[in-house]
Order: sequence, then C-alpha cells, then structure tokens
Amino acid sequence: MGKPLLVIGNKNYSSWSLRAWLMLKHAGVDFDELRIPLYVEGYKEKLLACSPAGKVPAYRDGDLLVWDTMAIGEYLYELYPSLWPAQREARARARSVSAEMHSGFIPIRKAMPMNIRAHGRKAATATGLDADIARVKDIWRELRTQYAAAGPWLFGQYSIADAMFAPVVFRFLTYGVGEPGAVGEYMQTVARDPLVQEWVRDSKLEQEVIAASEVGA
Ligand SMILES: N[C@@H](CCC(=O)N[C@@H](CS)C(=O)NCC(=O)O)C(=O)O
Repeated sequence: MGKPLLVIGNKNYSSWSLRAWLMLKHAGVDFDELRIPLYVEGYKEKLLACSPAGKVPAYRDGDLLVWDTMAIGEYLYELYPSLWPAQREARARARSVSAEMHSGFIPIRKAMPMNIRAHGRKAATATGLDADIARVKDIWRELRTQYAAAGPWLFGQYSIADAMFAPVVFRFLTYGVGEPGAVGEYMQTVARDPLVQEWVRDSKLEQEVIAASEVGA
C-alpha cells in the first residue's frame, strides 16, 4: 500500500491546508502531498476529483477518504493520541478553542487572509475585527500562562489546537498585530517551529497570486 496522501492548496494562501499538514507532520506521519493551486481555471474539477466537498484539505489513507480539517484531526487523533492533550479537561478545552477557530473568527478571516509572503499590510476596518483579535490574544495569553511550565505550546505539548491557530500567527505577522509577553512569545514559538519554516520555504517558491487574499493597504 502506498503512503497516505494529503491534498492541499497553495502553501502561501491555504490556511486550512496548513493546519492539516501540521497535524500530520507533528504526528510524524510519512505522507505524500498533492498541491492543487486554487482559484485558477479548472481548479474546482481537480478538487472534486479528490474530494466530494470540493475543498482542501482532503486526506486519503488507503481506501479511506477524510475531508474537512477537524475530521482529519480527529481521525489522526485516533491513530496518534498525543495530538490532543492527555488530560480530559485540557482535551475538552483544546477541542473548544479549536472548534471556536474552525467555526468562527469570520472578520479575521475576511479582513486578514493568510498571505505568508506579505508583510507590512494594514487591515481595512471591519465590524468585529478588533473583538476577534482581542479574543484570539485572550485565548493564547490565558493558555500560555496556565500551561507555561508544561512546554511552549498552547497546552504545553504540541496539540491540534496549535495547528488550528498557526495560520492566525501568519495573519497577525502580515497585518502587524502583536503584543509583548505571552502572546508575542507564542507567535515566535509558532514562527520558529522547523515544520512551519519548511512550509514557509515551500510557500516562497510559489508564483501564483490570489487577488482576494492580497487585501489591505
Ligand atoms: N471547513 C473546511 C474549509 C476548507 C476550505 O474552505 N478550504 C479552502 C482553501 S483554504 C478551499 O478549498 N477553497 C476552494 C474553494 O472553496 O473552492 C475545512 O475545515 O477543511
């Protein structure tokens, strides 16, 4: 049987692809990647040929196809239990902040799309954006304060929650959002992760430009 396959979009822009990729890499899975550049002629047909949802990421493991980031994360957790915190209360909390990310933060997603190569951008004002930014910072500050002794990640050891928030670190870096102390230190931890750096290196080799993700002054 061949290696599992992760179908992803552009590394510079596809935040959901990055999340699933990080979960797999941090779990130590040996997998192949299929990159489908998004929003170009014929891209949707290519996505639909890989997944009925027509979106990335999608993960093929043997005969099994799993799509949607949280479903991929939960599937991987069953194989690699260290992907969620070991302690039940911490695990429930990690699932809560991850689900909050998965289903929310629409103003951040719209006004501050992931665009790894862009820096010095200013986000256009948008209803709810400041509240979203404050909420993300609160999550990071609170968790990093509580789990500081256990390691550098949100729950001490690396978990799916860190993969879920990794693209937000890039959004903050692109749009100049930060805060000294626990928040800034956590952003550095994510940016310095060798696996994140591997993704960044690949993203810088890409030539495609997705206009909708080039927003901001
Ligand atoms: N809820 C999905 C969202 C996936 C998603 O929106 N992926 C984007 C790229 S980051 C995509 O496939 N866009 C192409 C399209 O919608 O046609 C998940 O968590 O995986």
